[in-house]
Amino acid sequence: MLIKSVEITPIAVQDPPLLNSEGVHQTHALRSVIRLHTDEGLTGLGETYGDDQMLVWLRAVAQKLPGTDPFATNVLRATVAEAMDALAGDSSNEVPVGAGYPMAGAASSKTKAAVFSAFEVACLDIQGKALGRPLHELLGGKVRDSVPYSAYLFYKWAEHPNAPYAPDSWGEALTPDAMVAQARRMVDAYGFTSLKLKGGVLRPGQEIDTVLALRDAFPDHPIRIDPNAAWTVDVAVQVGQKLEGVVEYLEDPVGGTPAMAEVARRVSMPLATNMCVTAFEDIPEAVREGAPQVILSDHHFWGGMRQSQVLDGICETFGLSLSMHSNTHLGISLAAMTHFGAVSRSLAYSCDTHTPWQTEDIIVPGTLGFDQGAVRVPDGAGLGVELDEDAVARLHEQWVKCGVRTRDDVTPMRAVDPEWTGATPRFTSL
Ligand code: GKR
Ligand code: MG
Repeated sequence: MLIKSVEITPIAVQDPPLLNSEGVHQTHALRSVIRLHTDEGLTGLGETYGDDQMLVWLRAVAQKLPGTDPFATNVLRATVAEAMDALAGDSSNEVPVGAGYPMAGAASSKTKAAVFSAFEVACLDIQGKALGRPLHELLGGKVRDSVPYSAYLFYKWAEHPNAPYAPDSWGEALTPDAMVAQARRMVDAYGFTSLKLKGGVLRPGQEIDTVLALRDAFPDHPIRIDPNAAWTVDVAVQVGQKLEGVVEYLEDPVGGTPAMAEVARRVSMPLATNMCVTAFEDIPEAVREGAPQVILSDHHFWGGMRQSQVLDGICETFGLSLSMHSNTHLGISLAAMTHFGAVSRSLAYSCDTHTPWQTEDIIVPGTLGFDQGAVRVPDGAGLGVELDEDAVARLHEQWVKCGVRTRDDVTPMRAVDPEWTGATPRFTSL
């Protein structure tokens, strides 16, 4: 069986004005849908970032895939590297990207890992469909039947200043009470049994008050807070001391492994990251420093499902724990995240998901429901999800019209605050 043709479809989905340390989400979030068609009539699905730079890379690799074997993922890895290296040095292939975007910069081992991942998932989907086996069985079989996710809470505005669509139904959330209401709605709708607060938005003291209000309202829910490196070491230590016994971990309170290690020596809870350890080359320093102690996996940038399993094994070896990161994503990604969550042995926390914030999707509904905050591991062949072709066409049309071409949380914030830079650390006191 060989790959016959490849489709890369950029899509845009409406995204609420969620706040973070960089700024605010744009009106639309970008994703790419990858379809690999085989000469035996099978189609493998993948989903990844949809920024212009990613599209350049995906399309360059796509040209080289017809005639290759979807089981030969080592060949795929070499093909990705070759195609991306061939673009290097030709500035017409470099696309400006927004500040802090994980795919920023030229082709590197990290960006190659992300591009490989998108195609690897699609190849595994084909393999599963060819064998009549769910993807998790190709990875050794599930060790859990459902994968727990957390309620991902965001400070947010009621509406974007300039969205070409009606405001979302969540309303403004800038106070502890409003955050408790947001959490209540999410827990009621999805049954989440743990909470994650995106911090780095208000003053650290106000965010502590929010966490304490959540603790009062949800005494049995583990809680974590992630300010995306918005705090200095001293602020992070003060927050850690005030939230001792309240949060299960602090996620990226500060930037960089040495600073994380310093915070870790002065607070009692574990530290987690999706910012300072994002690739295998970052792990030795983290192990030497003894922090962070929790690594957030993400198959999109750790190099796919099998490399995520390698990460899982490294965590096991060094006594680290695994949690799972998410960016705005749709159903193909949620299926892949759930298959990896199903086989991970080091997964010790509920995974992140942006799912509740999305009102549009690209898969036929029904397979990936949340029950008590967990997604049942799909048992259909491959990823176990079916693409909604009409939805993809509609969301592609939305991509054509919306004009957003790269993730950039800084510029829309600067439109309301001309002094805004999105630089971190921002808070030097509580
Ligand atoms: O969606 O604003 C967001 C998040 O801040 C996302 O961009 C982060 O990558 O969720 C992520 C995180 O855990 O840092
Ligand atoms: Mg994070």
